[in-house]
Amino acid sequence: MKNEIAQKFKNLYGAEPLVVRSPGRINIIGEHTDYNDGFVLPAAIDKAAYLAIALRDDDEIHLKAEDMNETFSISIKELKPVGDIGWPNYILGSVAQFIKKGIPLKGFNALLTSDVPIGAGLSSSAAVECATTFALNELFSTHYDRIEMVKMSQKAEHEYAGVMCGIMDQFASMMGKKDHVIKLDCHSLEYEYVPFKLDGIKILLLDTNIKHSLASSEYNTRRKECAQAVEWIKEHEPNVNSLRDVTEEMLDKYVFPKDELIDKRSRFVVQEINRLQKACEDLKKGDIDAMGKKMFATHDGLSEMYSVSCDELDYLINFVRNNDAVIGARMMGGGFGGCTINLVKENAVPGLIKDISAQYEKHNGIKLDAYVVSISDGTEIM
Ligand code: GAF
Repeated sequence: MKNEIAQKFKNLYGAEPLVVRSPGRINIIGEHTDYNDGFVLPAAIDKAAYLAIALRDDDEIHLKAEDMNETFSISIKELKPVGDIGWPNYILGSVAQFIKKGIPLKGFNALLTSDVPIGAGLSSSAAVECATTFALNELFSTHYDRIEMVKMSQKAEHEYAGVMCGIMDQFASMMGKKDHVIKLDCHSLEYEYVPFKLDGIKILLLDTNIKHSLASSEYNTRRKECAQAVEWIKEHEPNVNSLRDVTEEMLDKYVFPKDELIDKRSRFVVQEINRLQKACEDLKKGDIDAMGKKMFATHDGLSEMYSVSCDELDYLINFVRNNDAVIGARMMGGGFGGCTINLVKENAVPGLIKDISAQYEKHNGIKLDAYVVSISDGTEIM
């Protein structure tokens, strides 16, 4: 991949580029918990964004997205989010973070390509943000550490894509470690790498091909619903600052009587934070079956309580629910489309893909895409 993109860059811009790879991510369990100061259990995958980049002598930024055959240019002095095409925002948003820190940036040329499916809940945008931040950190010798670059990449998403995402996606892309999941405390940003190489079990992603749009107000609405619950509880429990600090008893007392919908949303999060802790214990004990059952429970909560699933995701989960070869499965990521993550016994993978693809297409009239992924290292120079 490195030689291919470097050669294309040379043909386009006539210079030797720096090439940075930054992966997409999966998340085993702990969904919609990151912006509630909870825990998540993500990992980087072997699908990534690749950014080839080299400095210019002026203040212009020239970009090309190879896969879409689209170009975009802007002067650093006029940097702002762009409305009609989305992908430049992930790059420009990262540039903006350096400028906000007072770094005197020069212009650059960049060529982007990616095999992270777009809109599939695999954090294709975080991959581009992290690749850009990492590349600029290198080109301008700013020496930010990885955690700082995670935060800068998250801000890029907030400020240039308008999605008030938590920190999970950028953290997983930047900090991933081969064959390990990351148990991340989204409050303190303390993290632990937990080995995740399961003998005879594959990670199968099934893509509904329903393109989710996190920017579609629902994601930001969920954030506000969670914040509302915290505000009501805080009136009685001043030490509560996020749903991380909340118990179901507090919800019973202070939220349920006021608003059943807000109760349902926040109860899911409180349960999910606890479920993740228990799932991590299962994983460390090697009790994969117990962890898998919790993944199904997470799906049910996301679907029935947090209301971020959709018919196609539910269809895929119900299809595998009673299949002995499927250890655990759930919708993954922001929701409203995208992928399910399935832990499947290796020898059953080809048959499952064949059956579920045929039935999904028949039932929903849409093609299903299937990806068997492995866990990879995070952002790196190639
Ligand atoms: C999206 C967001 F970007 C993450 O921060 C996280 O909230 C996730 O949805 C849901 O767990 O991927």
